[in-house]
Amino acid sequence: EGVGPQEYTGMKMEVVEWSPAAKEAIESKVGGRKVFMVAATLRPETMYGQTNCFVGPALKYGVFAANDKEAYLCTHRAARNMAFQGITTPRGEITQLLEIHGSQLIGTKIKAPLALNPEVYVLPMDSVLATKGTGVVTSVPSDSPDDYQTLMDLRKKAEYYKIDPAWAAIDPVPVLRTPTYGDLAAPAIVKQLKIQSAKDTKQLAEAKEIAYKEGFYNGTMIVGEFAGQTVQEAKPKVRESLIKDGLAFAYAE
Ligand code: A2H
Repeated sequence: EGVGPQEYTGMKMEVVEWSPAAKEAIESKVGGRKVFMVAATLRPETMYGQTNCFVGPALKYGVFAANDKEAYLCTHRAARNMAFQGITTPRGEITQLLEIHGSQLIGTKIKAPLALNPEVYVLPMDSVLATKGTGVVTSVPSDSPDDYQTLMDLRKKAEYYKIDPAWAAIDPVPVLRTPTYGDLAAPAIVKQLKIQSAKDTKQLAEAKEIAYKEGFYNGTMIVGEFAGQTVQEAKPKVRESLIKDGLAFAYAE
């Protein structure tokens, strides 16, 4: 990290139904465009296991015109990068249609490409950084310890976090198998390290490292078009297929 560019996959998660807090502010301003929340991920091969999406409740987002037909929801910083990478048109120019706060997005229903549960909800995650990716993080609790622990915290204290428990109801979905941790690596590692909450940041960093290495070097896909192949083989293929189908794009920073 910090050295050389990071090659993310920008997942296009189409908005199906805005949260009541966002609906009016947005629908009148997007000029009939389809709006996609864009999540930056380094693990495109895990997208079958998306169960929800995270935004930073205290962060500021914008909806930016991508072209005449589509608009992307992300941080201003990411929109700027996208414009200079020619992902949005015209290249180098930003057209912001509106600004919106993360907290207003909670409860929005979106379509998660490839996911076995394709309709998922937007939930809050305090550790989302404004300075990385798009500020939108798609959640794969089977393979990301951060995603798993945050989802568990939200379920435990739904009232405190002001979420409808139904938005956090989808369970982790097995996507890949590893010899040491089975089909649900992140929950197994979180348990092994006795992690109790998303505030256990030191242990979560360790869990993330273990899950990443174990999945990448020893994982085998158990769902999707590339089931039976190693994660190393499947990763670029899933990414290419998502991009070819217009469900994602390459995004670097
Ligand atoms: B990853 P790196 Cl299954 N703030 O995607 C906090 N985290 C962010 C973020 C932000 N603004 N933008 C992206 N991320 C997350 C999947 C995944 C990810 C799995 C396992 C591990 C993993 C599903 N969430 O990341 O610091 C996104 O979560 C662990 C490395 O640029 C993205 O990939 O290396 C990853 O962090 C990018 O982190």
